[in-house]
Amino acid sequence: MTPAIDNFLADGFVAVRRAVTPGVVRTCVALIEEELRARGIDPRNRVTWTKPVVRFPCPEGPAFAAAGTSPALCNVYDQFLGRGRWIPRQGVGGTIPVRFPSTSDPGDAGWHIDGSYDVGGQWWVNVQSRGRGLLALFLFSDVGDQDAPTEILVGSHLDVPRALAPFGERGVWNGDVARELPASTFRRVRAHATGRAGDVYVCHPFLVHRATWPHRGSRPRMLAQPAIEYPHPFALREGSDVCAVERAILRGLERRDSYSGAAMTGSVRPPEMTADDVCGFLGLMDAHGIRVWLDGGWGVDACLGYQTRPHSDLDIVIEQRHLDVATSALKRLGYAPVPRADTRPWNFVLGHDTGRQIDVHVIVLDERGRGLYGPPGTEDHYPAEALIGEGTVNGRAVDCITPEWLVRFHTGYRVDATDWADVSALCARFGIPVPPEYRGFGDKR
Ligand SMILES: O=C(O)CCC(=O)C(=O)O
Repeated sequence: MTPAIDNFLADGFVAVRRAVTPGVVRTCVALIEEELRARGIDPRNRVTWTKPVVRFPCPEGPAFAAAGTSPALCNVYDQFLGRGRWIPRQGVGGTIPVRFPSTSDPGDAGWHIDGSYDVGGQWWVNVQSRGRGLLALFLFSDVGDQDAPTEILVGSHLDVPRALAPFGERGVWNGDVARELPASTFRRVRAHATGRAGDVYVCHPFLVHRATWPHRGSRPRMLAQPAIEYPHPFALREGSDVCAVERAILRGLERRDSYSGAAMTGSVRPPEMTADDVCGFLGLMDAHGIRVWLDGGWGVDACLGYQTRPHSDLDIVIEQRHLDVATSALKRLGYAPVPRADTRPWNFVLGHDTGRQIDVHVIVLDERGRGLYGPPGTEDHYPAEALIGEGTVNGRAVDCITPEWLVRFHTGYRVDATDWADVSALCARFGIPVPPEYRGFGDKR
């Protein structure tokens, strides 16, 4: 690996000095100044600098095309994304926030990562960084520490993958990402994107950054902040053709130190799986194309369409062929096996130190659609008609065990009050006869 790639993986950015030649920068600046004049702002006259920031789309034209296709930059994009794998652009793109000397809050200086794709007019992001390969910060003016430089949390790109993973393929609005990050992200070393006009900071798409104020310099600060587009979401599977950007995401998903500060060796908080946890988990499985069925208490509540009680875990049924990918994805998020006397290859529990627990039931579908459960040659199985249940969790459509089979799976052992509540609710809602052991349950206790 080259030092540039090592630094990029560790820090989340590299500064490419003199990436754009001075002649090209001068022409670009003249065009940016034209944009300012068109908005009634004279770049040489302070009196007209009445707002702390003015933002517009980066102009197009030959000078911006030359800046955007600078050989030094293309070389770095090739190194970080792979030659021929990012989408070249005849221009710079993105927006240009011009910041003026001012002590006023510009109102846009929150920590964030940049959005990648449009969902109903909002910019969203997902753990696969759909649509975005890199963020580039093009300095079109000299930027010193007094000139409202962009502030960067060094290495924060390694914290973001675990915050995004629970949102799965659908992702989340980029404005919501900062609140999902651990406090330790904001204690990271900070760097300022300072330098000369023509320098470009090439950043990981998940690098957390913000605008700063006040601007105590004397001249407008000009910066373009385009995405370097990437045609496919990163698959996030280890392999020889994993580029540096994807490698950093995988590294972030594997991290065990920075997310909560606690060692992740199973559950250390009281186990609980909330509806959000269930949806986050299902989103993660969706991102890997894996179908799971909800069983147990969450299976009951999914059938009912609402949550009847807190759940200490989530029982899932999963096909063996998906097990490696699913458990690797969970382990990257910090899940670890929870030791239990009845742990078997086809039934085990994975826990997280946030208290989330997933009780995994592994099946092999046979030619009749039955889910064989247990050691090879087993007779134990989920009947095909048990695996066609449909329910909802937080409004999200989920596959689950059918109500009839959930009731049957609740028989044949000494029942308790929780079983009784689950079975009564299912029988009442779906018109299922109450099994004999549940009749008069309250009287027998
Ligand atoms: O103006 C800056 O320094 C950065 C602005 C920024 O990060 C943004 O607008 O997304």
